[in-house]
Amino acid sequence: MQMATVTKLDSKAFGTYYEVKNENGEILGLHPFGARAMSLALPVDGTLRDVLVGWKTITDYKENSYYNTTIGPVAGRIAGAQFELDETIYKTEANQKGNTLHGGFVGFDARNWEAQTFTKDNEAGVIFTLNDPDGNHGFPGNLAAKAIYTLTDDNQYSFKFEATTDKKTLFNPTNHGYYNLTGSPSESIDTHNLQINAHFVAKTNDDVTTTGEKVAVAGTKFDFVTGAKIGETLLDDPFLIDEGAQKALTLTAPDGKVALSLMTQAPAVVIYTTGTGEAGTVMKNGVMANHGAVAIEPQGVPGTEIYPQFGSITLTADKPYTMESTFKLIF
Ligand code: G6D
Repeated sequence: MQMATVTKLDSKAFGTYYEVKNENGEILGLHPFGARAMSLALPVDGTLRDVLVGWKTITDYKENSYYNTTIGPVAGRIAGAQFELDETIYKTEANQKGNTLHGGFVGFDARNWEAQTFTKDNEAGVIFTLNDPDGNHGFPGNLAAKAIYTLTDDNQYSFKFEATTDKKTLFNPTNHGYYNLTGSPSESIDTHNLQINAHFVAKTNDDVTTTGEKVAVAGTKFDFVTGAKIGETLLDDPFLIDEGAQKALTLTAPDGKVALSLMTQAPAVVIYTTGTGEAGTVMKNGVMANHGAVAIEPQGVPGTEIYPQFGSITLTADKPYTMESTFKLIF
């Protein structure tokens, strides 16, 4: 029997947005600006615990739009704000320290996507679509992108990206979800437990571009293979998911009452922990502490356009793109 439902709503704070509810009382809030998740509320001890750290209004999101948003067409940094395809150099926007971060000044996070709700087979959600014209912000190809956000009656939250192009281009999207499993960013994530099936990380430069090298995590701050508290560790790094791993990672709340377990088709997960830069900002569930949230971003390794040892983020007209990530919500 169909239980998961999706409702189009309207509010002063957010304008038009969507709420997906499943049979267990979970609620996934979604917004067409940036094709983003706004809330992921789980019933814990009789109350709803929203594990996504986000803003109070859509205006806030427009001023700082990376929160819980779809990122694209290329997540992470394109070094030097340019890339080469078939001996042609394409120049993109240098929006951070001479590099292109998250698609440039007006990436997918800052676009209004079309929205179409759906319900089927005990799941419901929203299909967001966006057309990005050839040459837009420096990226070649008329790109048709889809971001499909779903919540199921068996407590799975997923985002699936699909795309086609009429000309060879780069495409490496992600969802930039910021999580705090206590339900409030006022609690630091230090005592969250993180287990990652990644024996290597991609080495980065000071400007967070990748070097092309892999570093073994053993004996380093990146070693979460057997699970560990995040502690005061600051992360902004691509974890290379072990070949054949069923799960990429599991994040568990300090009280053990909530956990997210990620499965993804992506080869890497960028983990970013907020720090002093975000501390003090007034979020929907409280004032952000130092180290108040952890972003979990499944994607191709940033820099793959330079370093083929990381795979390929080239999208061609003859081969549509698809990549799905699913969080099993345990509570
Ligand atoms: C910083 O370097 C980090 C990025 O990885 C992150 O996505 C962004 O803040 C929100 O630029």
